[in-house]
Amino acid sequence: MKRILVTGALGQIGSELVMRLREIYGASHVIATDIRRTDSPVVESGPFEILDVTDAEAMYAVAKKRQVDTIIHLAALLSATAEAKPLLAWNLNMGGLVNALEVARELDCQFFTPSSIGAFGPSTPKDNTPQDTIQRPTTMYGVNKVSGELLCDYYYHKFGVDTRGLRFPGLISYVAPPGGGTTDYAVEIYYEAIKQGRYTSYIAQGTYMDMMYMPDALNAIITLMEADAAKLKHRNAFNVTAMSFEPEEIAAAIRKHIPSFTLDYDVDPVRQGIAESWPNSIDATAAKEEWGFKAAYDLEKMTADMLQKLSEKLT
Ligand code: AKB
Repeated sequence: MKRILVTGALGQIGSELVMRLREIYGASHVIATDIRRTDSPVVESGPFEILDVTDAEAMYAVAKKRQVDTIIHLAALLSATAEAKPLLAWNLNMGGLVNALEVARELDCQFFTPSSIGAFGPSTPKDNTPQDTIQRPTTMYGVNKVSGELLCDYYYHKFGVDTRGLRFPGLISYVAPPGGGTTDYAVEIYYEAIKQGRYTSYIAQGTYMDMMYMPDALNAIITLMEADAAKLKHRNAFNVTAMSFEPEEIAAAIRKHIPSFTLDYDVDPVRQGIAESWPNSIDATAAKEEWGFKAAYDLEKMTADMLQKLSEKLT
């Protein structure tokens, strides 16, 4: 049975991933860590430790004490925050990653960290973006993500660390909100649809980005980590996506449930600029072929589930 250390466990992905991993591998086998403790089922339902990922010695000590064989490294700043605080982003995103990889090398752990559609840039083909293509991002987050993919490849080739990763699109969930991302509008719009019946988008009409519902993202992580290593040609990091839409399309999907919903715009030039530097839609063929990636939720199905879960949560 695996023993898994999760960093950034109270973030958007970690809040749900830890609970799923505890169901599968047993609560005591999943050690959740984050820089601070908050009220969360993650803290209540199994082992939890405070951990600053930039502290290499502390990370090694927790991993060694807990005898982990797998590290899922999620702690990172997202694209908009990274653009506002580029040096902090470099130190946290790259410093945390290299510390986690070092622990994986020293303790012979399997390793997962997410990359992102942010690893692509304006010179990348925009539609059906291939798995292997030009990666010259123009954001600090993108620079971190490309460097991270390369660093994970390096630890695999040089030291034999079993590193695996996914290029996630915007992730949508009703459990924990994302913070500081460019795709966050596609989460906020559901909250505001329930609360106010209207939403003002900081992303302009006609701007397409890839997205995925959280249950599909969790399945993708778990399936990739369980996949037969012999079948993986790519490892770091696979394109995965479930849908691509622009603000008017998500609004139309919401109107099928809330006909009076209104959408207007107050475009934020920074986040709009980041979005325009990313693909419209990426091609997930390599993930499908090498380890059987499949997404269960499209825009319609996700919207029905999000609105139902959020109305239970907020009313
Ligand atoms: C962000 O918007 O920064 C993230 C991402 C796509 O990596 N959601």
